Amino acid sequence: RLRAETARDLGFEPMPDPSRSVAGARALLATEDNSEAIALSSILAQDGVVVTRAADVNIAWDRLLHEDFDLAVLSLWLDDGEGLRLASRMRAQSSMREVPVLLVADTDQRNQVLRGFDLGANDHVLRPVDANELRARARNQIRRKRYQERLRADLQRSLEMAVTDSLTGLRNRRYVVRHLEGLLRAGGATVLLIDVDRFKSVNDTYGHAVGDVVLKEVAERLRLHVRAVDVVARFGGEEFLVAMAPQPADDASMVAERLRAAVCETPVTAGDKALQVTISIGVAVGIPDCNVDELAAAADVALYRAKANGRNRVEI
Ligand code: GH3
Ligand code: MG
Ligand code: MG
Ligand code: MG
Repeated sequence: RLRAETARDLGFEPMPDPSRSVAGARALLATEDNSEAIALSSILAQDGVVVTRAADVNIAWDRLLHEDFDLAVLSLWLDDGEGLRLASRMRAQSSMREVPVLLVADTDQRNQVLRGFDLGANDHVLRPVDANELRARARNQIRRKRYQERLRADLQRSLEMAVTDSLTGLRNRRYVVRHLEGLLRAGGATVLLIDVDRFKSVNDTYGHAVGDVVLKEVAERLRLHVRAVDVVARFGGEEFLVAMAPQPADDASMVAERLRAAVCETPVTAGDKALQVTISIGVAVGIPDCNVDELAAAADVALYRAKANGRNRVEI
C-alpha cells in the first residue's frame, strides 16, 4: 500500500478536488425546447461551463461523435424515450462511455429516470429546475469525469514507468524478460546480449556522469538500428539485450554486426570529449522448449567468447 504522500509524489491525486473550478468544461445540452435550452444554458454558464445545444437526438449524437464533452445534459422532453435511447447508445460507444449523463425530467417521469440509471445515466434533476441544484450536480459530474481522466493518465504513466529504464528510456529488464517469455511460448526467440567494452575505464577516467552519457548514447544507437518489432532493453548496468523473433543465425548475426558498427563507427561526444566506444555482442537463437534464463545464459557464453577474442566483436 502506498502512503498518500507517496502517491502524491508519484503524481496521483487521492480524490476528486471539490474546490477545483469547472470553468471551460464543455457540456452538450440536448433538448427540443428552446426556452429550456436558453434557461439551462445560462444556469450552467454561471460556472463557466460552455454549452453546445442540440435540438434533437440526431444532432446530439453527431456532436457527441465529433467533439469532446465533459457532460451531457439530456432532457426527457426528447420524444418517445429517445433521450434514454441516446443515453444507452452513449454507453455502448467507447469514445462517449466516460461522458457523464445528467437527465432532466418531469416529476411524473420517475420511472424513466430509474430506467435511465440502469442504462448508465449518472444523475438527474427534476423540473422545475432549481438553478443551484443543477449547477451543483453538473459540477459534481464534471469533476468526477475529469478526476477519472487524470487517474487514467496517471495509471498510463505508471505502467510506462514500470517497464522503462529511467536512464536510457529503453525497456527495462523486467519488461524484456516478460516479452521473451511470450516469444518463447509463441515458438522461439533470438537474443543479442550486448556489453560495453572496458566501460569501467570510461567511468574511472572521465567520471560516472560521462559514463551515463555514453550509456544513453549507446542505448539510442541500438534503438535506431533495430527493427520496430524488436525490443531493446537495458538488461543491467552496462549490458543491453535485444529480443527478436526466431530467425536464422546469419540474419541475427547481421543485425548484431549492424549494431556493433553503429556504436564503434562514430565517437560518442560527452561535453568536449569524443570517446571511442565499442560493444561486444553474444547471439543466442532459442532452442525449442528453452526458457529465458537458458537463452540469456547461452547469449552470455557467446558474449564471453566475444570478450575473450578481443572485444568489439559478435559471436554466436
Ligand atoms: P569488459 O570489456 O570486460 O566488459 O570491461 P568493463 O570495464 O566494461 O567491465 P566491468 O563489468 O568490470 O565494468 C562495468 C562497469 O559499469 C562497472 C560499473 O561501475 C559500471 N556501471 C554499471 N552501471 C552503470 C551506470 O548506470 N552508470 C555508469 N556510469 N556506470 C555504470
Ligand atoms: Mg558487464
Ligand atoms: Mg564486464
Ligand atoms: Mg563491459
